[in-house]
Amino acid sequence: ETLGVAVIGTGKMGADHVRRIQEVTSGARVTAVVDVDAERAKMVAARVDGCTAYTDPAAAMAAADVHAVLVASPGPAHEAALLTAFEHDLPVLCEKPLTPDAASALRILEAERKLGHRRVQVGFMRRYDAEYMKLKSLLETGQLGRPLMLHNRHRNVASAPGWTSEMLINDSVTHEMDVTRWLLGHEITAVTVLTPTPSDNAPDGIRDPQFVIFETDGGAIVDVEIYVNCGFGYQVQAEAVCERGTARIGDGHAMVTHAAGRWGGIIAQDFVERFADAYDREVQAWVDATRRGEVTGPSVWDGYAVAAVCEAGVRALEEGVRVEVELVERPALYQ
Ligand code: NAD
Ligand code: ISE
Repeated sequence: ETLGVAVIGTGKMGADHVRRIQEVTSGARVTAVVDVDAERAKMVAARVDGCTAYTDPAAAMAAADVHAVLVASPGPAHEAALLTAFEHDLPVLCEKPLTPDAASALRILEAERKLGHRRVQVGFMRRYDAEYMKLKSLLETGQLGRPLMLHNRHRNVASAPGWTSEMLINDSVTHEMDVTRWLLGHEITAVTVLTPTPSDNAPDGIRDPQFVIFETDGGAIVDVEIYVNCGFGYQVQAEAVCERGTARIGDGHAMVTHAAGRWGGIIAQDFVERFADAYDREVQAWVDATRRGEVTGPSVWDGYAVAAVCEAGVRALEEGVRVEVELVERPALYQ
């Protein structure tokens, strides 16, 4: 049976996921869209045959043609949507963050544990990016030896209005937190944040760029340059330094041109473009697993662990000190 999906939140990501499910994903269709902005919901629903627009997530989740939920509302709205999905025992693909802080993430973890089975895949889509997948496979072969360090660069063209210094950690570096844990199979145990004099490109008061350092329980050191007002393009790069060699991804050299005394290529301008294939693979994997009655991919534990690292990161930024990460014991459901 075709999976009927309710997409909650029809902004930049939600609208793109609606298009993806309709045009790219097989085995699913969008039967409901939800937005607190009724006009927006109606506009997006009008593009899809047999799709109903709602303003209340609970009403959409109660509909007979809704079998699964994709949450793409802002982070603070995720907890309520997830708890309602649990009431209906519906499978969920939840855009990052799982929730905005560790306490609320822990509430979701407890609620899913009470349900007794995993229901949620968290939208850490880099795990579905072809280059990251290649890097993970290579590290797993052991050919390069043990990973010692991971260098990351994460650059956005410009921050949206209303951005704060904390959002570089909470909104952007979350992806490196997930990637670090996934690539290395380690938990992050401490965070330090160093900040240079802010770029003149950054809005007043925003500490951009930042240099973030993770320590892990496997003895690795990870650094992240996060620069969300670099002005020139969207870049996500990673280099693993191992005992017997290094491996680097994200250089974006799919095509190199030589002309007029110069060589070069094109830099993507945003995540929708850079990670298009990853989002496609992520949503297809979710639909396929759901139709098999399984839940795969990043779990609520991963969402919680990242939320805990974010909290340590924000304190490290504010207080200018190294902050240790506190995690509860990992429940059996997520072993
Ligand atoms: P957005 O502001 O463009 O869209 C959010 C939409 O949700 C808006 O239309 C808003 O009206 C609606 N909304 C607000 N509260 C709601 C509620 N309670 N119920 C239903 N709808 C509600 O935001 P966005 O950039 O699309 O981000 C959405 C989510 O996707 C966030 O969690 C964000 O962190 C995540 N995101 C992920 C990636 C990624 O690379 N994986 C990239 C960008 C954003
Ligand atoms: C955004 O929310 C994302 O998730 C993007 O992947 C990231 O690059 C960007 O910095 C965030 O704001």
